[in-house]
Amino acid sequence: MYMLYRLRQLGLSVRVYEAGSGVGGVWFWNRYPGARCDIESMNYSYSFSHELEQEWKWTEKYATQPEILRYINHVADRFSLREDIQFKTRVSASVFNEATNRWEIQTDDGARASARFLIMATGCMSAVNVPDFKGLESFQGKAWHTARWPEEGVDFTGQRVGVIGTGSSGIQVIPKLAEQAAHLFVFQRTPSFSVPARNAPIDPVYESWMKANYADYRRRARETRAGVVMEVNPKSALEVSPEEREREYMARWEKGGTAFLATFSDVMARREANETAAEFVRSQIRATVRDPAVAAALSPSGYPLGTKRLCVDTGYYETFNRDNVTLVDVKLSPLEEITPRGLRTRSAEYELDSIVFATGFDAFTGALCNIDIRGRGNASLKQKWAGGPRTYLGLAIAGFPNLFTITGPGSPSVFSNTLVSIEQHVEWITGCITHLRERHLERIEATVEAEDGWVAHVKEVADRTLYPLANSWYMGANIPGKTRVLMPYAGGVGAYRKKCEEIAAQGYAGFSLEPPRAM
Ligand code: NA7
Repeated sequence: MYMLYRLRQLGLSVRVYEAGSGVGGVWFWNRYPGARCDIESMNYSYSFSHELEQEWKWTEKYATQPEILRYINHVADRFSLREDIQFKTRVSASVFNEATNRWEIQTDDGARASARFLIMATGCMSAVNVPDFKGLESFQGKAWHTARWPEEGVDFTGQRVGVIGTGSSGIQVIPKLAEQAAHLFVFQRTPSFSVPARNAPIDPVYESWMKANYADYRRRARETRAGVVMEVNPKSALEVSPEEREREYMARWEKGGTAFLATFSDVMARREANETAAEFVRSQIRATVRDPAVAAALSPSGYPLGTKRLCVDTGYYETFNRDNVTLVDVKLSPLEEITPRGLRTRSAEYELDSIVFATGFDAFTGALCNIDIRGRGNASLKQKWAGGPRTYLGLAIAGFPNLFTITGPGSPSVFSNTLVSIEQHVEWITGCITHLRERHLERIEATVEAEDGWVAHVKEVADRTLYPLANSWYMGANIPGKTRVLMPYAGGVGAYRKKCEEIAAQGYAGFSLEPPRAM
């Protein structure tokens, strides 16, 4: 939506294709009960319009999905964006025509269009992952994926419900389903680390302060690692006494939210430091969950805290103290098949009226590879990325001229407040297109050398972190057969922005720029 807004300001004619029937992307599709952002509302919003940020009033520290969707609809109306968005239309294929230097686009309704520039704003997590369970089709009850939740909602009253998956979506939906279902079975393969949100209504004093200081706050946020201003304790977790360590972790735990990761400077950098944070969370699980065997099963081990996305919850661990909730450890007893009446693990059978798949996404590359994108020489993007995604800055791809990706693989994307990343990408792409137009250039393409260099840099930075130690969707490890590589850039949004700005200032170093072809 912001890209559309900026391109219109350049006087370009723009067409946005959107598969959904409304705006909102992730917040349009993920309507499951409990869906909520885990970045504070006042930060998780557009900064490009002073009037917009001043007039909008968030009600809670962490906004719910309906509130975020209302905000997105408000933005669409306020800037009259809908008139250039074609809803209920999925792009099926797109090929670069080298004779005209234009992208030819095909949609699933059989229509065709062509454009000088093709900008993929397909999201990091829009391609839904439903594992290929044996017997899936035979299930006679109802099944939903959290990211394809029906608009009218679902009533689980009196039902036996199974949830598969305990990532961020599972952790948000499980407490809500437990309040409704007659019995809830939670099928957990890998326990997540989760910290309490401590959600609350927006404090009016904080709101006024933020609105008075928004510009300065946003500027500082853009220079940080994660696009959020947070207090990072400069001390190492290993240099302080056990008492001080416990005190610091407890203070962050009581405050709530992902700032828990910043309790000490090396939580995300050193395995031993990380383990102290992990053990603190385990101690909180043990203190909350009454049944020691359930507490043990809910306690993650074997991967560092934060290397699978740190979850933020409201009442997740407490839910397992309810009589109508059963945790089923499918690592111990694997899920063998879905049957007409429920689900069977190696050791037991569960009768279910409904199954909720909280099984995540084919992240970063799924949405892009689901479209048959062909660049120069009819080369396929999907084939090019078979060994892992290759981009220059997560913004451009060698062999695919005039194509840009917003929050593409190789950019900080999900390692940041995504609004900060989206705005930066949109502004960089706007600058790039302006540069081309001013010089009457028709074509821009990342060079193979520049792309190779960036891919190597992304890997080098990744190898200095703990992320490769987990089988996460960051690593593509949740999708069978997907190449295992850290897809987002772990160097931080501040450093990344600088790099992007330098490249632009050098006349788009690492890109080849071409004038129109002589006729
Ligand atoms: P995630 O974080 O990918 O979580 C998916 C969950 O589903 C996770 O617990 C998986 O276990 C589980 N899963 C996936 N496949 C299976 C199979 N075959 N059997 C059992 N369990 C399975 O997705 P979310 O939607 O929760 O969150 C994605 C992001 O969206 C989130 O971090 C926010 O940024 C927004 P596994 O861990 O793979 O063992």
